[in-house]
Amino acid sequence: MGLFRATMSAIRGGLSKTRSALAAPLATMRGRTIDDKTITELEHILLSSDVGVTTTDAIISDLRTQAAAGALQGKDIIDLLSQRLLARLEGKNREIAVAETSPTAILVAGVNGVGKTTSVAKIGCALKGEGRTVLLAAADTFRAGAVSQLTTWAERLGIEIVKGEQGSDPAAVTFDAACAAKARGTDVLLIDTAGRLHTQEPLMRQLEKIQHVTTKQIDGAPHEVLLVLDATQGQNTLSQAKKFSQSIDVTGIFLAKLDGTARGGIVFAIEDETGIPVKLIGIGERPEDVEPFEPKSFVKALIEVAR
Ligand SMILES: Nc1nc2c(ncn2[C@@H]2O[C@H](COP(=O)(O)OP(=O)(O)OP(=O)(O)O)[C@@H](O)[C@H]2O)c(=O)[nH]1
Ligand SMILES: [Mg+2]
Repeated sequence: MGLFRATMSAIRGGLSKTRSALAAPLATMRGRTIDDKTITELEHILLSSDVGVTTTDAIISDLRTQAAAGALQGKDIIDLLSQRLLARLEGKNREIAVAETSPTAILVAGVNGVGKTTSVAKIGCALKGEGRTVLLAAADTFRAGAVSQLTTWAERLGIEIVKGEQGSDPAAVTFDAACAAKARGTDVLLIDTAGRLHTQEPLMRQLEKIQHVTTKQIDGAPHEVLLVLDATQGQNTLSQAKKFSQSIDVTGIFLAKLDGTARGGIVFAIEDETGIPVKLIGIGERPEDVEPFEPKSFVKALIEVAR
């Protein structure tokens, strides 16, 4: 599914906090001779950002080897960093999967308050903008106010919704929504689920059940299981991704709230630690504040200002 096109200006805006944190220390390095001292300094900058040890070690050891071989003379450290950061992100499938026969089902999960419902609204808004029909399943029957929150979004965006009573079985709501999507020939079914901690066993079992019901009702579904992570939570997102993947088949990360944090480098750590691709990013509270994760624009927005 060619979900929606990345806009460089939106990504630049969304990453301004991360960029400010990285730009100042990096800017002082431009034009320097690339010797051991410079590389060690770069290592400290990367380690003190949220990029993580794996990416930092890989980039730094490569630079050291090349510097020792005399291959970096006359090169610019920022350009080298930018190329290597990009290389770590490229070559992954970041497309949102689409079913050959409708509906495509997208299940959205994550811990409490990370931005799931807003992200569902954003995806729905983008899909509707592309002329696709969308149905929302209000499968958060747990939190008071959750159903009305999603209903408000549905009304605002002009999208259909299937819901149940608060306290009812979310798997039953999912079942009803899947049946409705099939009967109506809806293009995309978006399933919003309740926030839960991976330590809450019964709630995790319930999430498995929601996935299972979707699979039973729609061939090949869910076509995407998006785990929403809150970028402001930095390293804590890593354990969330690992634990959720043990219960459900997470196919992609929706990294929300990138606009509110200097920790955008966490993208590298997430992909290193979990192997799950970041597919979409949230860069604000409005329904249009979503972008497909596109490595080139991302790295450019992260590094470019240091010139
Ligand atoms: N700045 C910013 N705020 C966001 C973004 N995504 C969501 N939010 C805000 O985060 C808060 C929580 O969002 P929700 O979508 O309700 O989160 P949730 O995960 O559904 O929460 P629960 O259902 O209670 O688990 C709201 O105030 C949103 O406006 C984003 O990309 N950027
Ligand atoms: Mg919610």
